[in-house]
Amino acid sequence: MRTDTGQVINLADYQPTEFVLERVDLTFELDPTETKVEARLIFHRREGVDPKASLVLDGDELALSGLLFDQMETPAGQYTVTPESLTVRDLPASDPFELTITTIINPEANTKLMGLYRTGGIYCTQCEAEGFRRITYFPDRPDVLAPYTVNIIADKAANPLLLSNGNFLGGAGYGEGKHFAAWFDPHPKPSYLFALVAGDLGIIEDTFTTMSGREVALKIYVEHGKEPRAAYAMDALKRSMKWDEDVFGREYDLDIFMIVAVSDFNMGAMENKGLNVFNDKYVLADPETATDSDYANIEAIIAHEYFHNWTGNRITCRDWFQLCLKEGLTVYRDHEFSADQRSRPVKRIAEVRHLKSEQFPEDAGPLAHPVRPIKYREINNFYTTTVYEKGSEVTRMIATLLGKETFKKGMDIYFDRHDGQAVTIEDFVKSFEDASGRDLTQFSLWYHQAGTPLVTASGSYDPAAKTFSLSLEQMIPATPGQSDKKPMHIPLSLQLFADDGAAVAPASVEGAEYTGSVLHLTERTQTAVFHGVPTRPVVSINRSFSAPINLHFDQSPADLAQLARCETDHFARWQALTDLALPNLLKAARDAREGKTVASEPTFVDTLVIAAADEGLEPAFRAQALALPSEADIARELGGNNDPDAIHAGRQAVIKHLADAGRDTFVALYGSMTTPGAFSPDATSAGRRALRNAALTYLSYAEHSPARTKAAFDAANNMTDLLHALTILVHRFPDSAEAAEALSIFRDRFAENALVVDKWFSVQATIPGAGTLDRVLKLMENPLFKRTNPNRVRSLVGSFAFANPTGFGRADGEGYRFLAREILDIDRRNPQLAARILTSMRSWRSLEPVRQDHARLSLLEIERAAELSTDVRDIVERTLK
Ligand code: 0A1
Ligand code: ZN
Repeated sequence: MRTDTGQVINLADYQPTEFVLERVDLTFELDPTETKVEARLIFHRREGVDPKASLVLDGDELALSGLLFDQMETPAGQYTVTPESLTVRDLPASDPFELTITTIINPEANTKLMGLYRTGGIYCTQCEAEGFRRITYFPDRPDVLAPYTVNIIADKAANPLLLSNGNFLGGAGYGEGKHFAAWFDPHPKPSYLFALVAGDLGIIEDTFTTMSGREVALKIYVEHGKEPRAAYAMDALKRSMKWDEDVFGREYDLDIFMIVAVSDFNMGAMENKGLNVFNDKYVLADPETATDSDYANIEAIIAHEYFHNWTGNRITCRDWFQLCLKEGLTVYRDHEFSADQRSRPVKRIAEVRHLKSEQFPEDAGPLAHPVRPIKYREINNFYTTTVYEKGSEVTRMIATLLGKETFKKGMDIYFDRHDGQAVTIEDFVKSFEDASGRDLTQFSLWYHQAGTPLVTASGSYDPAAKTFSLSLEQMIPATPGQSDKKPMHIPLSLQLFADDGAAVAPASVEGAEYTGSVLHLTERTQTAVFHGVPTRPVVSINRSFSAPINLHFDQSPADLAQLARCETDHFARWQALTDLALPNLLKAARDAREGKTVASEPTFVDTLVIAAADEGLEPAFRAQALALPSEADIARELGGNNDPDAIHAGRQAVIKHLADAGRDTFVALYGSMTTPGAFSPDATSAGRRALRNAALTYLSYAEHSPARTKAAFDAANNMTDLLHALTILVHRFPDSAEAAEALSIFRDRFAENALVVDKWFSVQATIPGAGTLDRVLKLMENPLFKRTNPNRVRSLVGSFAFANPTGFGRADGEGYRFLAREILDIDRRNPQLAARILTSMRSWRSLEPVRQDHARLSLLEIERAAELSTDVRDIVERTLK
């Protein structure tokens, strides 16, 4: 392993390449341990470049076995080669010239899963961000675009399939049991979008006719025998293709679109041109083995990767600092797609929950960085929720500021102007400035300033003047490397309501721009005066979560209860219910810590139970309302000196109050929210299951017994219900015979299905309490656990560290010490995976002093290790800073 500390790369140092790459011809002779790669690259000098300039190519753990210049042997004195670079000097003045580079690589030994590797007996590549340089020496950066021809030669029996990007040119036998296939991708692309897959896989096929009438062949490749489980992914793909035509006017551009599902993959999926490679977790689903959230994730990720064809592939990033250009925008597009396919408010609630639980802590901790960073040491560590999810929120705010039509016009300008280019965030923003005539300079601070803005609001009503004044103040917290922040442009969707719940339209508004129900907060402090307001209004601020901010607004329980009843924006209704719940949960944590009895406010309990029973609300919404803020949410709101045990105990007590108060409602819901007939993963059925299961959870508290849940487990005919029942049994009654029996039934039934085994690991890794570490240690010895498989490691070690605050954060620090040992072990094989799991320590400074000390010592233990990847070194050093 390399133990270099990693150079810092600065955005300010960006320079275009001196040599322009015209064409790439690759020939792979595949072999599990000795694959020969021949890369023919045609270059010319960019205008004005010094004719004596040397050509420097990137490599990573490479060995050169041949170098031809214009098909002639290159004299040894003319180049310098190391595993990390190839420099060719004294290039003749003639342009263009051709370089033929031969490397020998070992896919079987590639445990980093970057470059060309083997998974389940098949060859597969992952090149984003810098994996192509592990295949051949290359100008491996996103602003080098070229058309690729790829020839693949391999043993025919073991590898009947030979796939790469673009359109299939042809294939034939190649003697001695081998065969070859040739592919051509006419769309110039950067190397990170290169892909090759070879092996023996099953297939499901379909076609899609584009809006201009071209027929595209659709193929999804999975392990033999798993074909039926790819049907939902295929359906999601066709819906994505249609949606991108209908909503963004974007059509697919090759004859064929392929998806390959593999079982060893570092991330969710990858948008390689025409040949997406997926973690099989996000392709395979059937009612027996996949939950409703698995189905929703598959739909979203299939869409996400497909949408990249335009936002990422046709228009790509100039450099990796611009990652949010493709990721933030594409997440926004997949969010909109899911909102259109499902319930928009429920989707928005789920998005905001995710943003707050993942991105807000990142933005408030040592790993905070701007959506468009200006420096990095290891780009793999910047595939973050800030770049993805906050990046999406920034795109959403542009749509809110401009309105639907103008936003669409801006997107069209962006597509027309930059098709085939590698561009920057400035180019993206300019398209919207040109579409709207609006100056987005201040708004662009969202890309450049890290930290979640805190907006403090207070209102006062003047009955004589019939005015309502809303004072707003914004504060952007200091983040690493950024202490002074400028005020941002914060679009707050806002509505006033009268006592009877009717919306109030003010006659005029002074002190702030207020158009289309959006109030524009642009100063550090600002007071908006609403004229012509007949009675004291109830105010709803940041409806639909129009801006990714923390909002402090002291509203009475009565006002919040009114919003929870009357808001027409159902996201805001959910927000009001959450705002009612939070003070109760915070107080419960404090009381539990002081050994006091926990009590819950009646307005909160009553309002929530009434919402749960409200037939006028969709079941999925009611299920979201019943899922209280998580322990991590409570910890974040408390802000510091946190004791996970007290937070857990307090929250449990509040759940018990709700369970007792709503018992009749929950019994009724459990009886009525059934989904008769054949299983369907549609959003309405999923919503009914979610509400019924939420009722079951509360009943397990009201009834103090595993009996009803065990009966639900035995009766379940789909994975959603089965896993939910298993989770209640194992989390609520961990020592019961029912839990033990359910765990072993589940394991025996699904031992052959690795993705379901992952659920079995996760459910146990997240059992609250200090005893879980021993269980995790035992599970790591289980033959079903495979240290080399990222999904297995995430399901056990990752779930424990990210989703078990009382188990991982046990007071004696054993959880942190366990993590330190695991990180060092994982890092030897797969640095990216190790670094990702280590980010579970990002909020260690908000713990109480004893746990904080334990956490710091464990981080130091990692930092002092003799061998450390750049990935882990970067995370551990920033986390400790
Ligand atoms: N571009 C992909 C995410 C991705 C990034 C890096 C990877 O390397 C292991 C893999 C995938 C996406 O946004 O889906
Ligand atoms: Zn993406």
